[in-house]
Amino acid sequence: MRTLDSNTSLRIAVQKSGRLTDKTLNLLEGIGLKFDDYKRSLLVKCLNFDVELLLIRDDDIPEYVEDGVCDLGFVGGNTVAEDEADVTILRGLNYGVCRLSIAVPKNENINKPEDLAGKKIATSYPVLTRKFFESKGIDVNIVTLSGSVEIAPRLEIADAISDLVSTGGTLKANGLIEIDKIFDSETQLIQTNKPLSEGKQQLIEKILQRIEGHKKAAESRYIMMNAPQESVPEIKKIIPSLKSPTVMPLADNGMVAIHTVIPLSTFWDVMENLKEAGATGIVMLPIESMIV
Ligand code: PRT
Ligand code: ZN
Repeated sequence: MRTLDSNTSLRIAVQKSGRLTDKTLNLLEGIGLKFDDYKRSLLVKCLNFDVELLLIRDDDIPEYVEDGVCDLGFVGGNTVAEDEADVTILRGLNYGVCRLSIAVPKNENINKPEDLAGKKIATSYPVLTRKFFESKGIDVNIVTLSGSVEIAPRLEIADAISDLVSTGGTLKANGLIEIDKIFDSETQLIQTNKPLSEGKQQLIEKILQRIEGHKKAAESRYIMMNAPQESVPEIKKIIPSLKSPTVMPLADNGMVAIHTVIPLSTFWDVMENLKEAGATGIVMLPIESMIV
Protein backbone atom coordinates (compact mmCIF):
# COMPACT_ATOMS: atom_id res chain seq x y z
CA MET A 1 0.00 0.00 0.00
CA ARG A 2 1.19 3.49 -0.76
CA THR A 3 1.89 5.43 2.42
CA LEU A 4 2.24 9.14 2.72
CA ASP A 5 5.82 8.96 3.72
CA SER A 6 6.68 7.57 0.33
CA ASN A 7 6.77 11.26 -0.55
CA THR A 8 9.32 12.60 1.84
CA SER A 9 8.69 16.28 1.18
CA LEU A 10 5.75 17.94 2.86
CA ARG A 11 3.41 18.43 -0.09
CA ILE A 12 1.14 21.48 -0.05
CA ALA A 13 -1.78 21.97 -2.45
CA VAL A 14 -2.23 25.51 -3.71
CA GLN A 15 -4.73 26.85 -6.28
CA LYS A 16 -2.93 26.94 -9.63
CA SER A 17 -4.47 30.08 -10.99
CA GLY A 18 -7.29 32.01 -9.38
CA ARG A 19 -8.30 34.31 -6.58
CA LEU A 20 -6.34 32.48 -3.88
CA THR A 21 -3.10 31.89 -5.79
CA ASP A 22 -1.13 35.11 -5.27
CA LYS A 23 -2.19 35.60 -1.66
CA THR A 24 -1.25 32.02 -0.77
CA LEU A 25 2.12 32.23 -2.51
CA ASN A 26 2.79 35.61 -0.88
CA LEU A 27 1.94 34.14 2.51
CA LEU A 28 4.28 31.19 1.98
CA GLU A 29 7.06 33.52 0.89
CA GLY A 30 6.22 35.87 3.77
CA ILE A 31 6.91 33.06 6.25
CA GLY A 32 10.30 32.42 4.68
CA LEU A 33 9.70 29.62 2.15
CA LYS A 34 11.57 30.16 -1.11
CA PHE A 35 10.48 28.54 -4.38
CA ASP A 36 11.74 27.96 -7.87
CA ASP A 37 9.77 29.74 -10.57
CA TYR A 38 6.25 28.40 -9.98
CA LYS A 39 4.98 29.51 -13.37
CA ARG A 40 6.79 26.66 -15.10
CA SER A 41 5.73 23.51 -13.26
CA LEU A 42 2.80 22.00 -11.41
CA LEU A 43 5.07 20.54 -8.75
CA VAL A 44 7.35 23.20 -7.33
CA LYS A 45 10.25 22.47 -4.99
CA CYS A 46 10.87 24.68 -2.00
CA LEU A 47 14.52 25.74 -2.02
CA ASN A 48 15.05 26.03 1.74
CA PHE A 49 12.60 23.55 3.33
CA ASP A 50 11.64 19.96 2.61
CA VAL A 51 8.41 21.18 1.06
CA GLU A 52 6.87 21.03 -2.40
CA LEU A 53 3.82 22.77 -3.81
CA LEU A 54 1.28 21.03 -6.01
CA LEU A 55 -0.56 23.63 -8.11
CA ILE A 56 -4.05 22.40 -8.96
CA ARG A 57 -7.66 23.61 -9.37
CA ASP A 58 -9.17 24.69 -6.08
CA ASP A 59 -12.03 22.17 -6.43
CA ASP A 60 -9.51 19.32 -6.34
CA ILE A 61 -7.69 20.48 -3.21
CA PRO A 62 -9.96 19.01 -0.48
CA GLU A 63 -9.91 15.58 -2.16
CA TYR A 64 -6.15 15.56 -2.70
CA VAL A 65 -5.66 16.41 0.98
CA GLU A 66 -8.29 13.90 2.13
CA ASP A 67 -6.59 11.15 0.10
CA GLY A 68 -3.16 12.07 1.45
CA VAL A 69 -1.77 12.95 -1.99
CA CYS A 70 -1.07 16.32 -0.36
CA ASP A 71 -0.37 16.79 3.35
CA LEU A 72 -1.65 20.37 3.54
CA GLY A 73 -3.83 22.57 1.36
CA PHE A 74 -4.82 26.21 1.14
CA VAL A 75 -8.42 26.42 -0.04
CA GLY A 76 -11.68 28.31 0.51
CA GLY A 77 -13.77 27.14 3.46
CA ASN A 78 -16.69 27.05 1.00
CA THR A 79 -14.92 24.40 -1.10
CA VAL A 80 -14.02 22.28 1.96
CA ALA A 81 -17.57 22.45 3.30
CA GLU A 82 -19.18 21.75 -0.08
CA ASP A 83 -16.92 18.71 -0.55
CA GLU A 84 -17.70 17.50 2.99
CA ALA A 85 -14.03 16.56 2.98
CA ASP A 86 -12.62 14.44 5.79
CA VAL A 87 -9.69 16.76 6.59
CA THR A 88 -8.59 18.78 9.61
CA ILE A 89 -8.96 22.55 9.41
CA LEU A 90 -5.81 23.92 11.02
CA ARG A 91 -6.72 27.57 10.83
CA GLY A 92 -8.57 30.25 8.95
CA LEU A 93 -6.54 32.79 7.00
CA ASN A 94 -8.28 36.06 6.52
CA TYR A 95 -8.11 36.32 2.76
CA GLY A 96 -10.47 35.02 0.09
CA VAL A 97 -13.21 36.22 2.41
CA CYS A 98 -16.69 35.82 0.95
CA ARG A 99 -20.12 34.47 1.79
CA LEU A 100 -22.48 32.01 0.16
CA SER A 101 -25.77 33.87 -0.08
CA ILE A 102 -29.23 33.47 -1.51
CA ALA A 103 -30.16 36.18 -3.97
CA VAL A 104 -33.33 36.89 -5.89
CA PRO A 105 -34.36 39.30 -8.65
CA LYS A 106 -35.38 42.55 -7.02
CA ASN A 107 -39.03 43.54 -7.25
CA GLU A 108 -40.11 39.88 -7.14
CA ASN A 109 -41.51 40.19 -3.63
CA ILE A 110 -39.33 37.37 -2.36
CA ASN A 111 -37.92 38.52 0.98
CA LYS A 112 -37.01 35.41 2.95
CA PRO A 113 -36.03 31.77 2.29
CA GLU A 114 -39.56 30.61 3.14
CA ASP A 115 -40.84 32.57 0.11
CA LEU A 116 -38.81 30.18 -2.09
CA ALA A 117 -40.74 27.04 -1.13
CA GLY A 118 -41.34 24.92 -4.27
CA LYS A 119 -39.12 27.19 -6.37
CA LYS A 120 -35.88 26.59 -8.29
CA ILE A 121 -32.50 27.68 -6.88
CA ALA A 122 -29.47 27.72 -9.20
CA THR A 123 -26.10 27.15 -7.56
CA SER A 124 -22.61 25.69 -7.86
CA TYR A 125 -22.95 24.75 -4.16
CA PRO A 126 -25.75 22.15 -4.13
CA VAL A 127 -24.62 20.47 -0.89
CA LEU A 128 -24.47 23.63 1.25
CA THR A 129 -27.60 25.03 -0.36
CA ARG A 130 -29.61 21.83 0.13
CA LYS A 131 -28.49 21.56 3.77
CA PHE A 132 -29.54 25.16 4.40
CA PHE A 133 -33.06 24.71 3.05
CA GLU A 134 -33.43 21.29 4.68
CA SER A 135 -32.44 22.72 8.06
CA LYS A 136 -35.32 25.18 7.69
CA GLY A 137 -37.73 22.53 6.43
CA ILE A 138 -38.22 24.35 3.12
CA ASP A 139 -38.68 22.23 0.02
CA VAL A 140 -36.84 23.67 -3.02
CA ASN A 141 -35.52 22.37 -6.34
CA ILE A 142 -31.77 22.76 -6.65
CA VAL A 143 -30.42 23.37 -10.15
CA THR A 144 -26.67 22.73 -10.20
CA LEU A 145 -24.66 24.95 -12.54
CA SER A 146 -20.90 25.06 -12.81
CA GLY A 147 -20.64 28.81 -13.41
CA SER A 148 -22.37 32.06 -14.37
CA VAL A 149 -25.03 31.32 -11.79
CA GLU A 150 -26.04 34.97 -11.58
CA ILE A 151 -27.71 34.94 -15.00
CA ALA A 152 -29.93 31.92 -14.21
CA PRO A 153 -32.99 33.98 -13.14
CA ARG A 154 -32.84 36.12 -16.30
CA LEU A 155 -32.65 32.96 -18.41
CA GLU A 156 -35.62 31.64 -16.40
CA ILE A 157 -33.60 28.59 -15.40
CA ALA A 158 -34.25 29.41 -11.74
CA ASP A 159 -36.19 31.74 -9.46
CA ALA A 160 -33.24 32.45 -7.18
CA ILE A 161 -29.54 31.73 -6.86
CA SER A 162 -27.17 30.68 -4.12
CA ASP A 163 -23.70 32.01 -4.92
CA LEU A 164 -20.53 33.45 -3.47
CA VAL A 165 -20.59 37.18 -2.80
CA SER A 166 -17.75 39.45 -1.76
CA THR A 167 -18.38 43.08 -2.77
CA GLY A 168 -21.95 42.47 -3.97
CA GLY A 169 -21.11 44.12 -7.33
CA THR A 170 -22.00 41.05 -9.41
CA LEU A 171 -25.42 40.71 -7.79
CA LYS A 172 -26.14 44.39 -8.31
CA ALA A 173 -25.05 44.28 -11.96
CA ASN A 174 -27.50 41.43 -12.50
CA GLY A 175 -30.46 43.03 -10.73
CA LEU A 176 -30.30 40.62 -7.79
CA ILE A 177 -30.56 41.26 -4.06
CA GLU A 178 -29.33 39.13 -1.16
CA ILE A 179 -32.07 37.84 1.11
CA ASP A 180 -30.11 35.49 3.39
CA LYS A 181 -26.64 34.12 4.07
CA ILE A 182 -25.88 30.40 4.02
CA PHE A 183 -22.18 30.29 4.87
CA ASP A 184 -19.31 32.63 5.82
CA SER A 185 -16.04 31.69 4.16
CA GLU A 186 -12.36 32.51 4.22
CA THR A 187 -9.29 30.63 3.03
CA GLN A 188 -8.42 27.72 5.27
CA LEU A 189 -5.24 25.78 5.85
CA ILE A 190 -6.27 22.13 5.90
CA GLN A 191 -4.31 19.01 6.86
CA THR A 192 -4.78 15.40 5.82
CA ASN A 193 -6.12 13.00 8.42
CA LYS A 194 -3.75 10.32 7.11
CA PRO A 195 -0.87 9.63 9.50
CA LEU A 196 2.23 11.75 8.95
CA SER A 197 5.85 11.20 9.94
CA GLU A 198 7.18 13.08 12.96
CA GLY A 199 9.36 15.15 10.64
CA LYS A 200 6.39 16.33 8.60
CA GLN A 201 4.34 17.00 11.72
CA GLN A 202 7.15 19.15 13.13
CA LEU A 203 7.40 21.06 9.88
CA ILE A 204 3.64 21.71 9.99
CA GLU A 205 3.99 23.06 13.56
CA LYS A 206 6.75 25.36 12.36
CA ILE A 207 4.65 26.60 9.43
CA LEU A 208 1.70 27.25 11.75
CA GLN A 209 3.87 29.20 14.20
CA ARG A 210 5.29 31.30 11.40
CA ILE A 211 1.82 32.00 10.01
CA GLU A 212 0.77 33.14 13.49
CA GLY A 213 3.82 35.44 13.70
CA HIS A 214 3.14 36.76 10.20
CA LYS A 215 -0.48 37.52 11.12
CA LYS A 216 0.51 39.24 14.40
CA ALA A 217 3.07 41.33 12.50
CA ALA A 218 0.49 42.37 9.92
CA GLU A 219 -1.88 43.38 12.71
CA SER A 220 0.77 45.31 14.67
CA ARG A 221 2.79 48.49 14.28
CA TYR A 222 6.10 49.51 15.79
CA ILE A 223 5.84 53.01 17.25
CA MET A 224 8.54 55.40 18.38
CA MET A 225 8.11 58.75 20.09
CA ASN A 226 9.81 61.29 22.30
CA ALA A 227 8.25 62.42 25.57
CA PRO A 228 9.08 64.20 28.81
CA GLN A 229 10.30 61.75 31.48
CA GLU A 230 7.40 62.67 33.77
CA SER A 231 4.85 61.58 31.12
CA VAL A 232 6.14 57.99 31.07
CA PRO A 233 3.67 56.56 33.65
CA GLU A 234 0.74 58.12 31.74
CA ILE A 235 2.10 56.87 28.39
CA LYS A 236 2.54 53.34 29.78
CA LYS A 237 -1.16 53.37 30.68
CA ILE A 238 -2.12 54.40 27.13
CA ILE A 239 -0.04 51.79 25.31
CA PRO A 240 -1.73 48.40 25.36
CA SER A 241 1.66 46.82 24.69
CA LEU A 242 2.44 43.12 24.81
CA LYS A 243 5.52 43.92 26.87
CA SER A 244 6.83 46.99 28.69
CA PRO A 245 7.87 49.67 26.26
CA THR A 246 11.57 50.43 25.79
CA VAL A 247 12.33 53.79 27.40
CA MET A 248 15.69 55.44 26.58
CA PRO A 249 17.02 58.76 27.92
CA LEU A 250 17.71 61.43 25.29
CA ALA A 251 20.51 63.98 25.31
CA ASP A 252 17.83 66.64 25.91
CA ASN A 253 17.39 67.02 29.63
CA GLY A 254 14.31 65.31 30.98
CA MET A 255 13.29 63.81 27.62
CA VAL A 256 13.08 60.10 26.74
CA ALA A 257 12.53 58.05 23.57
CA ILE A 258 9.88 55.34 23.83
CA HIS A 259 9.65 52.36 21.44
CA THR A 260 6.94 49.73 21.51
CA VAL A 261 4.56 47.57 19.49
CA ILE A 262 0.82 48.20 19.40
CA PRO A 263 -2.13 46.45 17.72
CA LEU A 264 -2.96 48.26 14.48
CA SER A 265 -6.64 48.39 15.46
CA THR A 266 -5.80 50.69 18.42
CA PHE A 267 -3.49 52.92 16.39
CA TRP A 268 -5.59 56.10 16.06
CA ASP A 269 -6.84 56.10 19.67
CA VAL A 270 -3.32 55.48 20.94
CA MET A 271 -1.84 58.24 18.74
CA GLU A 272 -4.35 60.84 19.91
CA ASN A 273 -3.98 59.92 23.57
CA LEU A 274 -0.19 59.90 23.33
CA LYS A 275 -0.20 63.39 21.85
CA GLU A 276 -2.37 64.59 24.70
CA ALA A 277 0.01 63.00 27.20
CA GLY A 278 2.88 65.08 25.76
CA ALA A 279 4.48 62.70 23.23
CA THR A 280 6.04 64.29 20.14
CA GLY A 281 7.60 63.05 16.91
CA ILE A 282 5.46 59.91 16.92
CA VAL A 283 6.58 57.55 14.13
CA MET A 284 4.83 54.34 13.13
CA LEU A 285 6.47 51.52 11.16
CA PRO A 286 5.10 48.29 9.69
CA ILE A 287 6.60 45.06 11.07
CA GLU A 288 7.88 42.42 8.67
CA SER A 289 7.65 39.47 11.06
CA MET A 290 7.27 38.77 14.76
CA ILE A 291 7.94 35.79 17.02
CA VAL A 292 5.24 35.64 19.68
O1 PRT B 1 -9.89 27.40 -11.75
P1 PRT B 1 -10.30 27.08 -10.35
O2 PRT B 1 -11.36 26.02 -10.26
O3 PRT B 1 -9.10 26.78 -9.47
O4 PRT B 1 -10.88 28.44 -9.75
P2 PRT B 1 -12.40 28.93 -9.57
O5 PRT B 1 -12.73 29.76 -10.76
O6 PRT B 1 -13.29 27.81 -9.18
O7 PRT B 1 -12.27 29.81 -8.24
P3 PRT B 1 -11.90 31.34 -8.03
O8 PRT B 1 -10.44 31.56 -8.29
O9 PRT B 1 -12.88 32.26 -8.70
O10 PRT B 1 -12.20 31.42 -6.46
C1 PRT B 1 -11.45 30.70 -5.55
C2 PRT B 1 -11.99 30.94 -4.16
O11 PRT B 1 -11.96 32.35 -3.86
C3 PRT B 1 -13.44 30.58 -3.92
O12 PRT B 1 -13.65 29.20 -3.72
C4 PRT B 1 -13.74 31.37 -2.65
O13 PRT B 1 -13.26 30.68 -1.51
C5 PRT B 1 -12.89 32.64 -2.83
N1 PRT B 1 -13.67 33.82 -3.21
C6 PRT B 1 -13.66 34.99 -2.52
C7 PRT B 1 -14.50 33.97 -4.26
C8 PRT B 1 -15.00 35.27 -4.19
N2 PRT B 1 -14.46 35.88 -3.10
C9 PRT B 1 -15.93 35.73 -5.19
N3 PRT B 1 -16.36 36.87 -5.13
N4 PRT B 1 -14.84 33.14 -5.26
C10 PRT B 1 -15.69 33.58 -6.21
N5 PRT B 1 -16.25 34.82 -6.22
C11 PRT B 1 -17.14 35.15 -7.37
C12 PRT B 1 -18.59 34.75 -7.14
O14 PRT B 1 -18.80 33.40 -7.51
C13 PRT B 1 -19.32 35.73 -8.05
O15 PRT B 1 -19.30 35.30 -9.39
O16 PRT B 1 -17.15 36.53 -7.62
C14 PRT B 1 -18.46 36.97 -7.94
C15 PRT B 1 -19.01 37.83 -6.86
O17 PRT B 1 -18.08 38.79 -6.46
P4 PRT B 1 -18.58 40.24 -6.05
O18 PRT B 1 -17.33 40.93 -5.51
O19 PRT B 1 -19.11 40.92 -7.25
O20 PRT B 1 -19.59 40.08 -4.93
ZN1 ZN C 1 -12.86 26.00 -8.85
